[in-house]
Formats: sequence, C-alpha cells, structure tokens
Amino acid sequence: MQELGRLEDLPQDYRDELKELNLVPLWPSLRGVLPPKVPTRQTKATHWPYKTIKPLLLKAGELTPIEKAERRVLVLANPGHGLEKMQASAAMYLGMQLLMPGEWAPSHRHTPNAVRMIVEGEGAYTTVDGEKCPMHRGDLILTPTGLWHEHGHDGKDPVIWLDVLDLPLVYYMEASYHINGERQTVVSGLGDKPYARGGVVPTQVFERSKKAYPMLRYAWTDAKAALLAMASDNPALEAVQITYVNPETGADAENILGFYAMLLRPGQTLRLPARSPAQVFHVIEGTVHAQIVDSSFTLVEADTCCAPGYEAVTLKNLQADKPSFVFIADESPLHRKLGVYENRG
Ligand code: 1HN
Repeated sequence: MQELGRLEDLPQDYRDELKELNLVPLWPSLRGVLPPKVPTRQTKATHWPYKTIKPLLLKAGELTPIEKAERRVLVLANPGHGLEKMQASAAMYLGMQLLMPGEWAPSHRHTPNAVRMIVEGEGAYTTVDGEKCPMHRGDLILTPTGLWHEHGHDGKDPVIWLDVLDLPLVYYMEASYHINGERQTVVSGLGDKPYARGGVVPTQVFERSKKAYPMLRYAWTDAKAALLAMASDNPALEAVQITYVNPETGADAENILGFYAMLLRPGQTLRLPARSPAQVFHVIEGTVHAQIVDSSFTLVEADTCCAPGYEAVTLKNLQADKPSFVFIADESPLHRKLGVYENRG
C-alpha cells in the first residue's frame, strides 16, 4: 500500500498557518481513521470478576450514603478506552449498582437507554413509568430513553444489579442529559403479565396502545423456561439463544443495544462468529470459559466480560452435567440501523 505523506514532511510555517485557521491536512491521518480491512478497536477483552467487585461495592455502601450518590455504582471500565471514559466498548456502559435495605434512588429520566440485570438479593424494585417492577436474580428490567425510573428496597439484604446503558454513544452524540422528578405514583398491575405467554398479545379492540415500550420487565423464570424448552425440543440446535424483544413489534427491546440470553448445554463448546458489534457476557447461572482474541477467562456466576467487535468468541460450558446460562448485550441494533453490521463468520 502506498505510504502517505507525514505531517513532519510539511514546512513548519505551512503547518502553523493551517493551525491558525483551524485547518488540518487529511493525508497524515487518513490511514488512522480508515485502517485497511479491520477497524482499530480500543475495546480490549476484559474480565470483571464479581468476587472482586462485591466487597468494594459493599464498602461503597459504608463510605457513601445514597443521598450523596443518587446511584451507588462501580463502573466496569474498559482499560483500552481509558478508565475515565467509563465505557466497556464504543457504545456500551456497564456498572454494578448497590441498593441497601430501606434506601431509595430518586426518580429521574434521561436520554440514554438502560437495562438492569439483577445479580443478587431480594426485596428491591424499580418503578419505571409508574410500573413497579420487582427485582429477582436474572430478571431484565428496561428503562428506555425518556421514561421516569427510581429504585426502592423493602427487603433485608443488599441488592446488586448490573446496569447496561448506551451512554457512551449518546454522550458522544452530545445528546446525553437527565431531568430529576418527583416520586412516581405507582399504577396497579404488572405490565409483563399479558405478554408472559409466547405467541399471544393483548388485542387493542378500541385503540392501539400508545406505549412505545409495552414490556418493561422480563422475568428470568420465563426466559429460562423458554431456553430449557428450546434445548430439549431440539437436541441438534447448536446455539440455544433468545432475544429480548418488544412483544408488540418483534423488534429489539431497545433501539441501540441488543439483549439476549443463551443456554450452553452441559460441556458444550460454541464458537460465535466474528461480527462487527462489540459484546458483553454475564453469567447468570453456571461456569463458562470465554476465549476472546488472546484472552481466556473463566467466568463464574455473576462474572462479566466484554469482547471487541470483529472477533470470534468461543464459549465453553465448564459444567459437564448442567447447562450454564449467559446474559449477552451487544451493539447489533445500532450496527444494523446504521448499515455497518457485518458477520464475517
Ligand atoms: C442511571 O440512571 C442509573 O437509574 C444507573 O439506576 C446508572 C449511569 C449513567 C447514567 C445514568 C439508574 C447510570 C445512570
């Protein structure tokens, strides 16, 4: 490939004049922004073991009252991006959040979309758009863009969950902001109940539901049952995976990031193709080995890791006698909408 001219090749007075006028020559930087064949990725394969996070998060519970934190979170920051950027990948933010019994994280809404995957503890809830969503281990709760949300805790033990947001992207777009609100009035009923049976949705006899996000809570008991049914119904099915979708449209549950749950059969090794979006893996149940580029991680329950895009990932269930279950978040909806999605096999 043709070597392009360097900045140093240009006379200093010419460079100074360009700089003064807020002008930059493209050719010294062209290969940097448009590298051959594979993008440059700052996202490094990174493993965050839960056993190292939990004591530090509980310590934060002693050091910082909820009133001083609003959200008591330790951010899972990818060192490839620089820790201060608070990003797991180009578009994904990850954090582990702690709520102690009796605490309340006040109502707000913001432009980035969030989900939470409940890791540990009983008795907490998130109220989203007036709907009180109970939190149990493995449940997925959406707080999509613009919807009011607040967290409360009526139980006895600390509750911890994993937050996944598209914050890095929305911030990069200069579109990230929040509004604080009042404690929400809870409306009766659980929004996910009418959607808990596959293939049937409520009929809108008189008017279409105006809710852009009809389902805000995806119970782990339902997701797990679907995975177990898929696995037993089709023993030859290689990848036993479900996508969290909007049940009214069939589209991804949120607009920017995609969310999935996977069952790895006892002892199964599964090679996931090299696709353009970065991915996050979080073990809901079991023990999984992940091979990502030159890194290999042993993920036990509640561990989280991330993988850059354009790389194959091999997952192996280290349990020989039981399935393991993995929650996956990725940037697929974003890549597909922007037309840059690739599957390179
Ligand atoms: C947020 O609103 C929550 O509501 C958690 O629990 C983490 C990280 C960045 C920006 C907003 C929450 C967040 C966040």
